[in-house]
Amino acid sequence: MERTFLMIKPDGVVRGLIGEIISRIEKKGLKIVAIKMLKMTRDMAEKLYEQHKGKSFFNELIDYVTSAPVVAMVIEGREAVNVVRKIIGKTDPIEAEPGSIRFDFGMTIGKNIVHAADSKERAEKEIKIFFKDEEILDYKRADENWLY
Ligand code: IDP
Ligand code: MG
Repeated sequence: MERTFLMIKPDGVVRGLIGEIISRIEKKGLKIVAIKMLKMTRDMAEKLYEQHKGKSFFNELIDYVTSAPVVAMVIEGREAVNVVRKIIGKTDPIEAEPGSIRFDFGMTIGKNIVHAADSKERAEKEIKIFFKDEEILDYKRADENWLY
């Protein structure tokens, strides 16, 4: 089954949205196979956002994601990368579809609550920044036979 990386950013944590976000992932039928709360180092943040190095918002972005704890997750399911990107919505919360996390809870691109990998390749890289192989668990959801 496909895997992706999802992270609740500092604003999501500090605003009390952890449960709301995890609930949407669970209700969709996706499986959380690894999860941890941590404060990211600047080194981790720069790796996570290496594609954006040199952009005007890069330093602001690193300050933002290292400003308070985050919740990092590995999510598994059919087409997990695409499905999780749809659940979080477009980067700018105003452009995101109603019903997406970013539309429903966000007001501005600089504080958009969640991060998710945008491809299978990025997912594998991003998972490695946060998790060791043995921290990713193998189990069956009780409703798996009703989801697939
Ligand atoms: P994504 O998070 O939807 O994949 P990216 O374009 O990869 O969007 O940008 C990464 C993150 O950088 C965004 O989620 C947002 O937090 C931040 N960001 C992107 N563009 C801007 C901007 O114009 N101003 C401030 N922050 C930005
Ligand atoms: Mg991105």
